[in-house]
Amino acid sequence: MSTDSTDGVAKGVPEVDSAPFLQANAAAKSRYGRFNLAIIGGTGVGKSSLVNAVFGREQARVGKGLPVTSGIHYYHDESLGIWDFEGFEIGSSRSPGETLRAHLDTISRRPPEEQISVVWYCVLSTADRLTQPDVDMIRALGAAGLPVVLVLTKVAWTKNPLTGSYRPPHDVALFRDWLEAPTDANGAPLHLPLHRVVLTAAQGANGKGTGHGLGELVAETLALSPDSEKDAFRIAQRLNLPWKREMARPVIAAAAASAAATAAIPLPIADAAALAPIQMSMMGRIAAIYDLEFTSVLPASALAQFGAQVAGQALARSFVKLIPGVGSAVNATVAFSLTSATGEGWLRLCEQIHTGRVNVTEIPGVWAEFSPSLVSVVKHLVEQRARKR
Ligand SMILES: Nc1nc2c(ncn2[C@@H]2O[C@H](COP(=O)(O)OP(=O)(O)OP(=O)(O)O)[C@@H](O)[C@H]2O)c(=O)[nH]1
Ligand SMILES: [Mg+2]
Repeated sequence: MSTDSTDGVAKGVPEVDSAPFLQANAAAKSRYGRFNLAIIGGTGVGKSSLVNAVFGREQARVGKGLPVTSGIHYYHDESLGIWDFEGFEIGSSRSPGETLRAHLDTISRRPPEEQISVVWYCVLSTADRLTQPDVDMIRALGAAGLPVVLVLTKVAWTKNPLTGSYRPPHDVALFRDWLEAPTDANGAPLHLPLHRVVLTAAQGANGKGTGHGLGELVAETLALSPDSEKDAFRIAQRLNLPWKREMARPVIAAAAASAAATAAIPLPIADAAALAPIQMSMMGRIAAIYDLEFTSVLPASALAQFGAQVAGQALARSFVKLIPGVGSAVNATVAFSLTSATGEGWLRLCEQIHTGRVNVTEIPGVWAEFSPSLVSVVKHLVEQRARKR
């Protein structure tokens, strides 16, 4: 029994088992898997800055850098892997193209969860052409069957004060146009296996402010990702929240349906806690979609107590008492509405954590602000009834 009565946990409310949350969370993480990006480009072109801007974590903190062989590092955590290529020394005994081919060969023999999904080939936007080593390396990537986004970095966008639209410097626009159909010095087509060209800035010109072109970069990366890795990419990236919402909504719908089925024979109030595992596993799956790490920061006891706040008896009892005509049991419609509203509240809280506005450790304290209000549950009920008519 919980003895704590802070933050809306009523005295005497049994703790909810946190196992369904943790199990669903782990199962979702392993099902979604890992997205692996390879990033190639000269020193200082802004590779790490792009990774930080798109994936919201310092490359150095994406797990430990694993020196696979000299010249390639593999950084990874659960949802993201980054192959970092460095040191294509001009004038070494092997050409950059040969070196890259050897590296790709090494990677192809690594385990399946480490295989490259998409390549960002980064070139400074102020360069006016691709060098021969660039051409050779891009061909090596194409030959390996990898989708390549040619990323022009550090674009100094200017804002038109009248229209508010941004545009790249003229030279950069010309470079992009050339890249769309590259030709050699004699005008003969180069036929490079480039799938997309994207102009980016990882940060504002003064090193501050937000970047530009990153939305297009994530959209193109998603488009080029193999179907089996698209969800992993949606999870690993931090820029596009609607993608995560689109993934979370069906999870909520499924949990609400399952809660309704559980309560098809109206549950006595004392058994309303039967809904808790359904809601807890829904929340565990949504947490995986937002790539939130709980197990290391929130002790199991805190999670269990939080579960009591969220689901089960306490909440069900207070709602059922207040909703006229519901009587003394949680029926299917109430179970459905309560679970939907809990899922929506949890989704919003996950977004806040994901964007850094709320810390995971603060969850038990702030949940009250996100938990379904009576108004939201009644609204769900009314909508449900309207739909049935
Ligand atoms: N103005 C501007 N500066 C940038 C941009 N992106 C990165 N920088 C700066 O360029 C420098 C190099 O950026 P990094 O992201 O470390 O480049 P990198 O390619 O990872 O460099 P190495 O790992 O050393 O090869 C840093 O000082 C960044 O702050 C950008 O879009 N605009
Ligand atoms: Mg770097």
